[in-house]
Amino acid sequence: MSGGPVRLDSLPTPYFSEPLHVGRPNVGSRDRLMERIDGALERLWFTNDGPLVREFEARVAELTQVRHCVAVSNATTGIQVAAKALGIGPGDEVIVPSFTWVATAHALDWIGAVPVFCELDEETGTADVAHVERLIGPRTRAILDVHVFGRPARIDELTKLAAEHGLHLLFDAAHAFGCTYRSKPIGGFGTAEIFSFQATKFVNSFEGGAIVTDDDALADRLRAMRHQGLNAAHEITGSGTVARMHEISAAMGLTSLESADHFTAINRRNYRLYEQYLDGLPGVRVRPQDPNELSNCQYVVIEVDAVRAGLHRDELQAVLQRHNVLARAYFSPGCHSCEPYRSDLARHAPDPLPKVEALTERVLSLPTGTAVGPEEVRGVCRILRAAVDGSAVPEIHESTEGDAGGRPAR
Ligand code: T4K
Repeated sequence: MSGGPVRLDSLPTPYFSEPLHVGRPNVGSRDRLMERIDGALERLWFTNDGPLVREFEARVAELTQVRHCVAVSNATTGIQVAAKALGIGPGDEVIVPSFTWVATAHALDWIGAVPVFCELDEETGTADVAHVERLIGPRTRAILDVHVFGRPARIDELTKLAAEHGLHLLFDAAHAFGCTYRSKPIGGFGTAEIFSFQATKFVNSFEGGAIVTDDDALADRLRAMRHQGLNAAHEITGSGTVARMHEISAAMGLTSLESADHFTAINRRNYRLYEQYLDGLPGVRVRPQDPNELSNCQYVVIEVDAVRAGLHRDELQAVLQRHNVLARAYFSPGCHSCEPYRSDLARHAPDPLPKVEALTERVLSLPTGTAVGPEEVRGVCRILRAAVDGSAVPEIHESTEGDAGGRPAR
């Protein structure tokens, strides 16, 4: 450790003069973005399967090694369209984790399906497979797990379970573009996976999402359903909605994809720095990535053990906020404790979910991404250390050369 004890009130307040956000968008080359937008303006082709959307779909399919990518307006509608295309509808139960962003559950609720919440697996934060199995009943039609914070779900076990019970298996991969499971890109598992390309995501298209699948017939239905039920021959084949991605979104998505390696390098550097600066701090740990997989490291999530740290996650969040660090308690509370689900717990959460309850009290997402540089990470860790035990951040000698990060590239 360098220096003596650091009292919280000895730090300049606020430590940061400008707010330091979680979820600042990764931008990529503005020049490339503007070129693409200019091209769309020249072509006068703005939506409905335009050339940029097609290029974006082809690129996502190639990178994730799947046969079909169907770009959509966001992941929430993507889940709705995917579920509808699989025939899931009113009264059908879908088992989902409670520890996720509420969009996972709301997407199902919005089409009349019933999200039934399962317990979490402590290591991955994803669905506890044994509990999923116990929840399967006569109305269960599908399992929808989430690769939460980019950490893959227990995919092999869920695949086996879904096959044994004749269930569809979907993955909400909103956080997991660019991550792998058993060295294979996330995207190619289950019946279909759904990515989000919303502004705060690793790769973004301002707003956007994509459903990826190897199932040819399903892909045809998805394409029609996202576009009022029209097929490629412009015939109305059935019911549909408007869930299309437009050209400006695809322009951003393509630009963002071009810089994905750069985003990953910055995220990994920040992640490593957080780990090192927080090493040994009582009651605070950075939730680990799977060392055997590639991760986009888009989320740096700490867990705060209130007893060992001497203060609760909410208190630590308030301290950070006083210093202009706008850390977020993703995902707290668990979905089963949110409306409309908590008003009908017998239906949505037939079993208690103590591990979800415990984790949602401890998690805190810290700022990272290309808008966050090494000095900012160090500053956040200085505040955390000062608040918990007054220790100084350790000296670390990692070179940050070659990481052009801290600011979006031009
Ligand atoms: N499944 C999962 C597991 C998800 O996490 C999500 C979305 C979805 C499905 C649904 O995906 P989409 O249908 O949206 O494609 C944010 C995001 O808005 C939400 O998309 C995301 N999950 C969730 C985890 O986080 P909020 O309400 O906390 O967002 P907001 O607007 O308060 O922004 C969060 C932080 O990001 C702030 O500190 C400000 C910063 N920010 C945000 C935006 C939009 C920026 O700096 N610039 C921006 O443009 O939900």
